[in-house]
Amino acid sequence: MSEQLGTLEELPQDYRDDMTAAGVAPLWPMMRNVLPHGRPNPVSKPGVWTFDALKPLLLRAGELTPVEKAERRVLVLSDPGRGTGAMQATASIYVGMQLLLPGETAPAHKHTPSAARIIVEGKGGFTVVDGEKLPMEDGDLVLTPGGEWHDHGHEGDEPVIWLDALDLPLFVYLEGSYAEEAPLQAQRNRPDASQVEYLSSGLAPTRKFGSTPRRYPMMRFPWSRTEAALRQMAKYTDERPVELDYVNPENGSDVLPTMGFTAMMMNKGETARPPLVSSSAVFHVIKGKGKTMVDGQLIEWSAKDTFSVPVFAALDHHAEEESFLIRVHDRPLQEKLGYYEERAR
Ligand code: GTQ
Repeated sequence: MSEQLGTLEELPQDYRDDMTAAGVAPLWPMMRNVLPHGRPNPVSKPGVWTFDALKPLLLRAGELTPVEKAERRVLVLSDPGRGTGAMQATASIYVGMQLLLPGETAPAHKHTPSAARIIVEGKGGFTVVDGEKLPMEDGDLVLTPGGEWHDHGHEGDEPVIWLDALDLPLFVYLEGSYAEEAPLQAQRNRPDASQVEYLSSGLAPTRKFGSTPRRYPMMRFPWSRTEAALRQMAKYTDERPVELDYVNPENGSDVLPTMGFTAMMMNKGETARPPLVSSSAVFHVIKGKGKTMVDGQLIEWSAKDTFSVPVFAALDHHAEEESFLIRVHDRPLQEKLGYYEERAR
């Protein structure tokens, strides 16, 4: 074990000046900032955003800023550890709450980061991804993988609100984030793949010799099926929370390259104490009510609320009512980088 490392102040001023002039700096005074002992030292702090607080602000944005002036009418949920305006909820995960009003369209674009939407409320919204029209119903998970054209539309008569999750911070950090725009897409006249090729779990279109399935075969995961699957699982497992991974139905892999999604269920009165994990996460409450202790900080949540937890956060969930949540996490990214880790508590 190395001892207390040397500080900048210990070095003579002329030497420090010469280093600055040469565009270098000594590592050792900064070493522990970037390589702390034992576990990371996250900048991110737990965050909580109640829908009661966000909805009026979002509706006001609808009055103040026409969608043409916004391209995407979104309020960004900023990590408290980085402060308001931070375009991230954790180191790698961006979340924003988006509003589309009846008759509006959000223009087609594609970008390097990947996105997914969790539908919060309102009927009649849809996203078109690569020509496929994906209806947006409460609780649905809808993917917009990086590089795929997408535009949003609204055929209903009440505001539609959804939560966007993007791996945007990562792409910004890598200086790899940019978008291109295009006219609204022509829509194929058929239901989305969740209603056609992948209607039933465990069944996929027969493999055609010499052809490979699409990289993102299913881009909408309807909530009604997810909830039914969780309820059935809950009857036959004692594990809590009951938790299902959203997977690519062709190969079982995570649905996006860097972000993963799970659906969670807890019955009234149940508690859950997951292991410490190296991934960060954003939880969105589909239904129910409960509390989560995050590193000793109490977060109270109910339907449509969103909260974030930093890496290695100690979590204790308690459901006060039957509860369903979707967890967005960055385990797929960490596995690709070879360092994803879980620790017993
Ligand atoms: O709907 O395409 O929250 O491009 C941020 C960037 C949503 C979107 C966001 C985006 C979108």
